[in-house]
Amino acid sequence: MNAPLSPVEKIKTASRHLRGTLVDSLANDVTGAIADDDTQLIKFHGSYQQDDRDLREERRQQKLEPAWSFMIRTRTPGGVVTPTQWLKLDAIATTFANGTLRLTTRQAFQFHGIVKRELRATMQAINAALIDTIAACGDVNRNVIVGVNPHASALHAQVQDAAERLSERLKPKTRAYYEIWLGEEKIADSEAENAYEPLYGKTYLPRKFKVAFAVPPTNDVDVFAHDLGFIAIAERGGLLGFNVTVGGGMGATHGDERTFPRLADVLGFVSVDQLFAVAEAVVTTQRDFGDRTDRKHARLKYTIADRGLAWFRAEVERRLGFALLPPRPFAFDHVGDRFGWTEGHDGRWHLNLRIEAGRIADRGERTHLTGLREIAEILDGEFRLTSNQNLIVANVAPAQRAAIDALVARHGLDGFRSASPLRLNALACVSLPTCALGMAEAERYLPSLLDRVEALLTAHGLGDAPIGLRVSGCPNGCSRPYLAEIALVGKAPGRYNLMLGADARGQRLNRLHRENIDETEILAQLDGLFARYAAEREAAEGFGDFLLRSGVLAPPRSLPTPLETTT
Ligand code: SRM
Ligand code: SF4
Repeated sequence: MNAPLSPVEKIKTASRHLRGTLVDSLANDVTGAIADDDTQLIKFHGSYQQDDRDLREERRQQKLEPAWSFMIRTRTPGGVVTPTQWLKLDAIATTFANGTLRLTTRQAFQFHGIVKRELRATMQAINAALIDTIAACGDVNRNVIVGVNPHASALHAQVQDAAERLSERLKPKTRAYYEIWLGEEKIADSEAENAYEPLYGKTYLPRKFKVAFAVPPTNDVDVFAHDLGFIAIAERGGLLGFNVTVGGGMGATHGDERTFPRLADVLGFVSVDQLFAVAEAVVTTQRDFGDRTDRKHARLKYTIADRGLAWFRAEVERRLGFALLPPRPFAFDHVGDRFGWTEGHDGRWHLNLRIEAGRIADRGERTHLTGLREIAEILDGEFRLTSNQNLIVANVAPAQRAAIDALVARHGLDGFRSASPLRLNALACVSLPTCALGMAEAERYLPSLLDRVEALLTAHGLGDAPIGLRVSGCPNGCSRPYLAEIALVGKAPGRYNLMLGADARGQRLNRLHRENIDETEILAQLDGLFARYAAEREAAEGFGDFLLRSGVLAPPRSLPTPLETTT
């Protein structure tokens, strides 16, 4: 007997292309929440219902409903916004949200703490900034991410352009968003409604779907962590096409062996004009073959792991009507961002700032929100979010550099100048208090954790070692922890799985070293390993590579792709 469809499939089918009863839910002022089914549908509109977990117990004792609020996430392909848009987003953060702007690991903005009665006004304000939130969450293609800094070369600009066009192409076509949030007139005819969703149909995808574009030698997007990836291949400085990668993903569930992080496979090479066709062939294959019975097993990585890459390639080629060309050689040399000023090919400048865990707020002397507002007021370039929760003040005229440097210093945004490589590259997901799935602290824990790990490194003379550290509050892996040389994955309050041994180029997963340990044990483990690394490492050997060579860790689960060249 076939397994039954997951309940979310039924909600999607009945939703009339994502409308559900959202309008009624918003009008109901008896509760700060929306109807249960609508909590699934609102994700496709770019929002999550959440409650403040710090207040849960207190409110339960007071017999009050949870402190419901909503998170809204933008769809900003490649993370590019103008200074005018920045100022509008800043105003939204201070008017409707909790006074912070949160930069995500997928080059988007998140607003937290919006109450239901202000949700529509907030959506309208975001759209008035010419930014939308459609498909920022939900079982559709999410925000397309792109290696940063397109102005650093003509190649980056071509890749950004391709990514923006693909993002538009894969966007859901339902008018539900415009009706519910922006007051567009409702379509009465259900046939006409259906015609609006040619790619996804009425049940959309089995699960979320993520696309990344990488521009070698930088793997700042962690391209192998994505359902679908495009590695730019250049010839004489121009964009020739892309190597296509499929079946990457991070999410897992503790104790469930059917779930696992997986590195993407390299499928083949396509020219730029074949980009849409191959993306749609991959998306529709997953639409038709992905597991719709078990949401924990529904990502493309499981479709490929279960049926095999050869089957998947044949199915994609059947839909395309042509065979993919063999992949071209490529080489990545690092993940993460390059901080400070860089000059673009056109003589304009880009300043990559460090934003700890992506949270932009005014806290004590670190008046980051105000500082970036003041920068936006004078900037004649644009802002670019990186996929590592950081920010680039981009496309700056040489004459403006001094003024921007002064604002950066005045508002405490200059931490990148003195921070250790460990701190610069560290990531932490949101987790508590807003994330319903968090098992342990992440964003709020990162500052004190970094202080302690930095102290250990310094004690071993390793203060300058470029070690990647990522923290996730649960195994879903929103900070892409399984690609970090050191990762803490939340298990319970104050307790984490310690994962070790990824490489520094995003091409090898780490593995479990110690399970369910507290900070004292984490630091004790790292202390011993740092001592050995300091004494036994080879020249330029990364920490993750050392742990494997020295035998501290068992041989890798996944090897660098054989196509990779080491030029
Ligand atoms: Fe994520 C769910 C935050 C990037 C894998 N993620 C969530 C939710 C919405 C919790 C929920 O479902 O109730 C979190 C909201 C927390 C909050 O309060 O804001 C959340 N994810 C984030 C962000 C904000 C983390 C951050 O600190 O930057 C990132 C937003 C990205 C964006 O702008 O679109 C974020 N999430 C990721 C990534 C990294 C990436 O995409 O590059 C991953 C791993 C890659 C992957 O998808 O495999 C990721 N998030 C998940 C999963 C596990 C999915 C799975 O395949 O099992 C969940 C849980 C789920 O979907 O059921 C999840
Ligand atoms: Fe929440 Fe887990 Fe994602 Fe962290 S990794 S934001 S705790 S879902």
